[in-house]
Amino acid sequence: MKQLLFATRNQNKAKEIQPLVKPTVVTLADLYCPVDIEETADTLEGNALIKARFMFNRYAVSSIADDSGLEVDALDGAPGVHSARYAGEECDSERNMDKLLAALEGCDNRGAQFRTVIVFIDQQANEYTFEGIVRGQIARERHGNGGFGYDPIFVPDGSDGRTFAEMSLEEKNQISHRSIAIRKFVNFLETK
Ligand code: ITT
Repeated sequence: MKQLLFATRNQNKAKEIQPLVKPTVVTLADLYCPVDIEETADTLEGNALIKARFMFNRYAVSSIADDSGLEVDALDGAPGVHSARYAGEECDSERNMDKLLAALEGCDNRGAQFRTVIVFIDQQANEYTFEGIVRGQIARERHGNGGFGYDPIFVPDGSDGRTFAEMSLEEKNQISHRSIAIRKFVNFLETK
């Protein structure tokens, strides 16, 4: 496999997984694909399947998709599958973080997890699912400028108190939800 089609418009996700896989990662943006895939499922697994199936059906080559969410203990797992649009249709990360920090105002239970589900569809149209979870805490305010999305307010367990946004991409990739799921996928490909 020389190229790995990745059904995402989020170039940050592609940047994170590229160092973890051998093939060149090619995204919807790289392919100038104009279609906005509707993520209508109510689970991460369901939405990852929708995106991977779209890619596979359109380009007829094996493809992956990633659906991720931040699941906060004190909010019964919200925003979860709604993480991108938590504060509205415009998918604005700053507003999403503001809303989350406001929802946890005065709350000492800051436990949370990032969860990624990767779906891989092989050349024979077989579908495989890989999950990655990292536990951590929601900070009381933003720290750091790296990463994307909710990274400035997520402190992963075992990180010496730094948020993902205060880490280099390599450091985030040592422990992140996405890297755990991708490593399982790479391991699967190697042992297949
Ligand atoms: P695609 O669907 O095109 O892949 P997306 O950014 O919409 O891109 P998701 O639906 O999986 O991807 O994202 C859900 C939300 O969670 C979105 O707001 C992201 O910014 C955020 N998110 C996902 N992975 C993250 C990570 O590693 N760190 C911080 N926030 C993340």
